[in-house]
Order: sequence, then C-alpha cells, then structure tokens
Amino acid sequence: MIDVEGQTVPWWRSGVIYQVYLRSFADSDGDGIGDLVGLLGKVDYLARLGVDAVWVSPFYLSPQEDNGYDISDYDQIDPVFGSEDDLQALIDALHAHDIRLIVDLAVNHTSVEHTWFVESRQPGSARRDWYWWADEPTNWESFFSGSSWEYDEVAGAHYLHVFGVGQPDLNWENPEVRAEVAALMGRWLDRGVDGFRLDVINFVSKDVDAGGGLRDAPAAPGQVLADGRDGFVNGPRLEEYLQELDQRVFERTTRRGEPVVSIGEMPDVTIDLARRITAREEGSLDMVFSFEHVDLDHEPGDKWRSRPTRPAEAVANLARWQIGIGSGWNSLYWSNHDQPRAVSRWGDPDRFRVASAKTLGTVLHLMRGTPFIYQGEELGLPGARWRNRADLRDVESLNYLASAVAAGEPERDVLERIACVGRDNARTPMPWDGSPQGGFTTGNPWIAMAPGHRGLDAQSQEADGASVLAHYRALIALRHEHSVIVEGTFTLLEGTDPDTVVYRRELTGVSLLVVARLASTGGALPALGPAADGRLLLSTHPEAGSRAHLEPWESRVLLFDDATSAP
Ligand code: ISL
Repeated sequence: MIDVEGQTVPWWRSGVIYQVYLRSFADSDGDGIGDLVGLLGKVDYLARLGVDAVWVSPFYLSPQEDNGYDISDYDQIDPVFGSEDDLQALIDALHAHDIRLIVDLAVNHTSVEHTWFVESRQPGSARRDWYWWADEPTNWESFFSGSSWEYDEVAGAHYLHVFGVGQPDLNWENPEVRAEVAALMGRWLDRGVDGFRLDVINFVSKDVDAGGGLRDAPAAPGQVLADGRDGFVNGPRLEEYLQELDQRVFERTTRRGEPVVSIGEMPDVTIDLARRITAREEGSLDMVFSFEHVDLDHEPGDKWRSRPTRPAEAVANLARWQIGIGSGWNSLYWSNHDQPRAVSRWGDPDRFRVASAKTLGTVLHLMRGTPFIYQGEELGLPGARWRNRADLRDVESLNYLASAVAAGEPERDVLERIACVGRDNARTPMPWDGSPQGGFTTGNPWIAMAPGHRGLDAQSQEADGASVLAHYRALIALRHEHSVIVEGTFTLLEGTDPDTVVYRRELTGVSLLVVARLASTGGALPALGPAADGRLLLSTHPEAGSRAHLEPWESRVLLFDDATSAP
C-alpha cells in the first residue's frame, strides 16, 4: 500500500506487472523448456527492472495441448516446470524483492485428463453435470477451429469445448463446481501466492434456455458452424459468480498481509460491464483485460483477417476506456502470449525499432491503469514471423492451418497469415545474452529462438543507457514516483494530425503531458502553448530539445507543477 494524496492505494494501482511465459523464459535443466528455477535465476533482473509483480503462465499438471491452459490437476505442479520446493523458493525470492507472484488460472475449462472429466464421462457419474454434455450439439465454432463439440464414446454424448478438443468447459451452473474452484484457489493462497489472473473468466456463465440447454447461433448463408459467443460470453450469471468468488477468495489477505489481486481476462468485455465489475467499492475484480484495442486491426470475430489500423486509433480506443471505466480500473497492455509483439504490430521494427518500441511503451504506461509488460517487450523484441509449418507449435495455428487448407486455401496464403498473427511469433525464448541459444537453454529450445532477436538480448541492453530496456525502467520508475500517473484524471487533447497523440493527466495542481508521434514520418509539434516550459521527464530523442517538430516515433513527457501553465 502507498499513500496518494492521503488515500491508501493498493500496490497494483501504482505498480507495474511483468508477464512471464514460463516455458520460454529461462530453462535451468537443459530440457529446452523454461521452468521455475530458471525464473528464480532471473529475479534480480526483474528487480533491476523495477516491477511490482510477475504473472506466470500456468504451471499446473497438464498434457500441454494448449501449453498449460489445459489443466489436469490444479494442486500439482507439472514436473516439466519444477517442484513444490522450487515454487516456495521462487515465492521467497520474489517477496524478498517486494515482487508479488500472480498465478494464471484457467477454470472455464479443464483438461480432458482431469479426474473430474474422466469421472464425468462415465454413465451415471455423480460428476456428470460438472461439464456440458449434449446429444444434439449446438452449431458453435471452436476458437481453435472446427466444432465446439466432440463426441465421446464412453459418455455416449458430445461435450462442449470452446477452445481445444482437450479443453472441456466446466459447468458453472453447478454450485459444486463453483465451490471447488473457490476451494482450490484458497489452497494457492495458502501456498503464498499473491493473486490470480483468471483465464477467459467472462466465459463461465453460459446462456441457458428454460430447459438448461444451450442454443444454436445464427449461421451465415451456406455455413454449418457459427460464431457462438452470444451463448457464453458475458453471460447472465457472470456477475453473480464473480461476487461469489470475491466473497470466498478475493476478500482474503495474502501471506504478505496485502489484499489478493484479481485480474479477469475478458475477451469482448464491454466498457459498462468492466466498469461495474471493477468499481472501486462494489466491484468483484480489481481489473480486467479488455480486448477492444487489440481487436481493431482484424475483422470482427476473425483474428486471421487483418484490417489496416493506425496505432493512433488503438490509442484513441484506450483513451475511450480511460474515461468509460469510471471509478473502475483497467489493465494496460499491448502484448501477451496470445498477441503479436507490439513493435511488429503497431511500430516499425525495421526502420525505427527502438523509437517505436519506446513510444508505444510511453503512451501506454502513462495512462491510468495497471501496465503489463510481456517478457521481451521491454527489449523491444519484434515478432518471429514464422512462416514454415515446421516452426509452428501452437494448437490454434496448427488447427487453423489444417482446416483452412482442407477448405481449399493455398497453404502459403494461410502460412502468411499465421506469420502475422499466429501466437508462436510472440512465444519464442527470451534472449538473455549473445550465445547461440541466447542463454535461454543449454539444450534444444522447444521452439526456435527468433533469428531477428540476435543482438537485442537483455545483457547488451542492460549495458546501453539508450536501450529500450533503459526506457522501460524509466517508465516504471516514473509511475512509482509521480502520483499524477497513478490517480490523475485523463484527457485526450484533440489534434489535427491523425498520427500524433497528446494527452494530459492531472492531479491537484500537477499535470503531466504526453506527446507522441505514432508514425514513421515526422510531424509538427502540436500547438501546446506554454507547454514547452514544462519539465522534460522522459523522451525518445533527448537531442531534439523543445524543437517544434517531432521526429518519426518521437515522444516527450512533460511535467507541470502548476496546472495553470499547462495547455
Ligand atoms: O488467442 C486468442 C485468439 O487467437 C484469444 O482469443 C485467446 O484465445 C483468448 O484471449 C483467450 O486466451 C486465454 O485462454 C485460452 C488460451 O489458449 C490462451 O493462451 C489464454 O490466454 C484458452 O485457455
């Protein structure tokens, strides 16, 4: 807890969270897969970066069909990632540096190998309705291609899986399921973790009909499968279920004596729902991951069909959320293990990698909300752009490739789309140093190192005061230092140039101005009035001074101690 203007603020309001995709972070035992001991060895790096918490991708027991988002036992650590002792050592080391550990929990679905599902399949099982079984499946298409239903011989019925075939959806209508989820979360708090990132938590309430069944979605002409999201996204009992979790789990205190942090991943969440769910007093979650800004650059509901989008449009969208979230709280992110890397998606990795990575970081981090850094984003890493089938690992991409090719599309066209938005492009191992496997592993990495990361490793950036890494450190430090960044109001200033963004944060007499050029061309500095007199806190082009011209991807952060002198 820190004090901002006499109010006690929980750490996550003034903090920055770092996302670790464990299997690609650091491998301690040479099997080519990152693990808990590998992460333990990098705690000093995280402490030097200055982050307040790490969110670690799932490391529970899992057949790894979806890299751990298919959990077969919530109480065991998958041996590929380490042991219970490794976890305790990691928690202790993180806590010794005041860094919290947030675990990633997928409870919308389990793995087919979970004993609950194994029992549920048995005819007459007491756990039968822990999952969704149907004789007549709906026409919903899975996120990972094909039908969302799979016929199971043992059960003699179809089960619902909105993600992979190995990821059956739990039936949250059943109170026993909800009680068990709360109980297992409690056991993770007992282990000393500080909070949860809840995978697709807004999918847990299904829109059932009077008979308790699920309904078909309207299909496009000539199509058998349809977009079923209306049947399970932001469903009718979602807020009730979250309130229940809040009472049972989130109101507890962590071993460190802090409130449990709760972060809901919510594709297709609306601003209104996000505001209600995260409202300061009555909200059940601390923050959500919303998706509007990362859904702008593709066709609605089809991530594979790109739509040209200016980065300034994504910033304008985030700005709309800044206002719309009201007394609630949002997470701020460009990147994660599901999204293309930011500098490749919105920046210019070939001509202005450093400046575009820094400026994208700046516009995001100085907004109101909790910034998230996805491993390697602080190095300004570009995406891998895998375009050969042999380089792909992700179930989503492999299924999409198979189904698009089966539907008659030329393989190279499909691979080209996967090279842009396939999830493997952001999942390559962290480059720690200049050695052949980047210091990630002494063995063969489970997915190849991205050739384009050579020379961008953490070791060389730590030695370079002008690196993207140095800029991210500065951004994190600014949030810790200036309460205007934490609690200040937000105003997007209207300009005339569609590629230049200016916003202002204000808090009792202090104001902060962010000016950013989001294009690979230069532009005029917007008329800022006396703003040029502000104190320059951070900039991408220190040599530019107060020139009335912005370089490609230039950004400046100015502080005014007397709000009246700000524009
Ligand atoms: O990756 C996506 C689309 O390509 C997203 O729609 C993603 O599926 C969605 O954000 C949900 O993601 C989460 O749940 C999935 C898992 O595969 C993702 O890695 C996880 O972040 C199923 O558990």
